[in-house]
Amino acid sequence: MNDVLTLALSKGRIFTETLPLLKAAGIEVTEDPESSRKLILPTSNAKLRLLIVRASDVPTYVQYGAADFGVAGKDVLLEHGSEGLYQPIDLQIAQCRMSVAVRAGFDYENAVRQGARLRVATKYVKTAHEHFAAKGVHVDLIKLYGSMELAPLVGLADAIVDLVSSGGTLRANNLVEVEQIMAISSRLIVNQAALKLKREQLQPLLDVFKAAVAKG
Ligand code: PRT
Ligand code: MG
Repeated sequence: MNDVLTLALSKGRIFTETLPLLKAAGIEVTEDPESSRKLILPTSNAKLRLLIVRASDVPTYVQYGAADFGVAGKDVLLEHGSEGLYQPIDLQIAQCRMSVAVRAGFDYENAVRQGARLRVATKYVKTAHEHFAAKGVHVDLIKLYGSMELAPLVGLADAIVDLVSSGGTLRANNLVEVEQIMAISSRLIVNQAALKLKREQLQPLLDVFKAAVAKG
């Protein structure tokens, strides 16, 4: 097993957008994680297999070396921390932004100006805490695991911190984006020990990914 590389991916947009990068390295994935129930997928390269895990679990598998490398959103990495992880490439996939949103009609600017204490619901408590602390805004953070958009609609929170791409989800729920915190994309992360011990196998793949990203 020592000469086999293991790549951790989440299904959905990260899987879909990583396929072209693998293809650039001549690697095809024959099974579809959406229909297959397998959590370990082979590839056309006998020396590379895929682990299908939850997006927020990718850094954990890579950090502990259960996967040699993986693909994770900057949002996930900021919450997880980067201990034991080397981040050589911004793959520029699964792009979106992290933003503050409120119910239409809620005067966020005014609430901030008045120094009001805001209730903010989010999955991204670490990033949200840093953002509001840097602005000097007092917040009570409420941790949620999904469907943040609901919180302001039912009085759980004044605002949410969530990812936005088309803006369709916010619009559908009568919410407005009032502040963009940062741009988000997915990064390749590599286990630091694997980078040393499996450099010969890893480096050619990293080079192909880098070139594919540069080409756009
Ligand atoms: O869904 P699950 O709970 O399993 O995990 P996950 O949501 O972490 O995984 P997944 O596959 O949905 O997202 C993986 C990564 O994709 C995230 O960590 C981000 O880095 C990135 N990404 C890019 C996004 C989006 N775009 C995105 N739009 N992740 C989530 N969204 C959600 C957002 O949270 C909101 O609910 O889509 C909705 C907004 O989309 P629009 O287009 O309506 O604005
Ligand atoms: Mg999701």
